[in-house]
Amino acid sequence: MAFPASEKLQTRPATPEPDSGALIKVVAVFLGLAVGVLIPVLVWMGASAQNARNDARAAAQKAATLRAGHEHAAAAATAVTPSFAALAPANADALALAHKTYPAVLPAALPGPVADVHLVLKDVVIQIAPGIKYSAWAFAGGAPGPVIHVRQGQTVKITLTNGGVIPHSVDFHAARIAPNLAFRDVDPGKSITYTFKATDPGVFMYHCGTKPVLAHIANGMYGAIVVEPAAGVLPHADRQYVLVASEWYLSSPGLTAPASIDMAKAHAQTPDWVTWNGYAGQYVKHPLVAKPGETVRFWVVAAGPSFDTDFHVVGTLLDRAWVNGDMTHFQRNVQTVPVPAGGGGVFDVKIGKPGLYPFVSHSFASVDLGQVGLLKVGNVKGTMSH
Ligand SMILES: [Cu+2]
Repeated sequence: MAFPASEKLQTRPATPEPDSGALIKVVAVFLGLAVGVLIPVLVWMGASAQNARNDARAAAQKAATLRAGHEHAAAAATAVTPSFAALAPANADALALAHKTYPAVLPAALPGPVADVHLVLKDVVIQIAPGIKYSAWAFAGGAPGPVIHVRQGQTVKITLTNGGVIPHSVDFHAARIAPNLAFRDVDPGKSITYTFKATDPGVFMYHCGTKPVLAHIANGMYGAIVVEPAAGVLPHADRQYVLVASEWYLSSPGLTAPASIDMAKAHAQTPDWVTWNGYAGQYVKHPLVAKPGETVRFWVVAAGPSFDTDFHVVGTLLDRAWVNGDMTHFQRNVQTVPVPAGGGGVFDVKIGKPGLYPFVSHSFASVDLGQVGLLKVGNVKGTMSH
């Protein structure tokens, strides 16, 4: 039974007068109690100290492991091939002038009810910037592959001949077709043929779809097909250009021996070069041209393999923008239009004032890596700061 504190106090027996013997007993009891308490405390303290030491040791081991991990990561990071962006030999200007540009002018549409296209894949060394050599896998000897121009409603007959040493394929974004059949791998020395109806107008990417696709595209296996509506459907354009954007990931500088692909860079999306039509800055030294007041139409594909292109013409607006290559309608007077990797867009500009008008991806890191060209309007001299 519990008592109230006051009653408890009252039940306590009266304390006798202390004498020395009692004092000794009290001290002994106290010491006994102290020992009884101290020993577990000391044991506990010892155990705690041991635990603390164990904890400290574990923490140190963890820190060491983390440190080792960081050092490993740092070592791995430093093991990545360095950037070779913007490398240029001493005669880069002369090489850029001598470079035969990729033909950006839209070629005539293929005639007849069936557009017959034969692509021959070859392993070739190409130039991707002044003095920079690259071991490419290329449709028809260059990157991009040839511009294919057909009319909406036309049948397109594609033949791919594999002149390389590993399997390749060709995937047309303009086609509505079973990819497991049409886009299947072709062994070296073999060919494949398939046909599709060009039902949808626009500008589309074509590319090798063999695994790893990242490597096959990055190595140069891409191009553009323009599916133009019937004559008279689109507003008149005085000049038409095709621009294919792509980036390059180099295993070496490419100045002496040709570079090949660096897959770590490709996965990290840290290209050494970004280009219009496969060669850095080629339309700066050799501008595309127009007369003042002409309507210039750009058919743009972003081949990637991974970068989008934010299409912009410095010094003007896009008078018409068929965004995503949707030819059913256009936007008017827009400044910049994104073209997604694997996508397309069609853009008209009409520039009245003579001058040099850069066309870029307004994602300016790409400009620094080579994705810039000039539209020269009128007979003007000089160059641009962009
Ligand atoms: Cu391929």
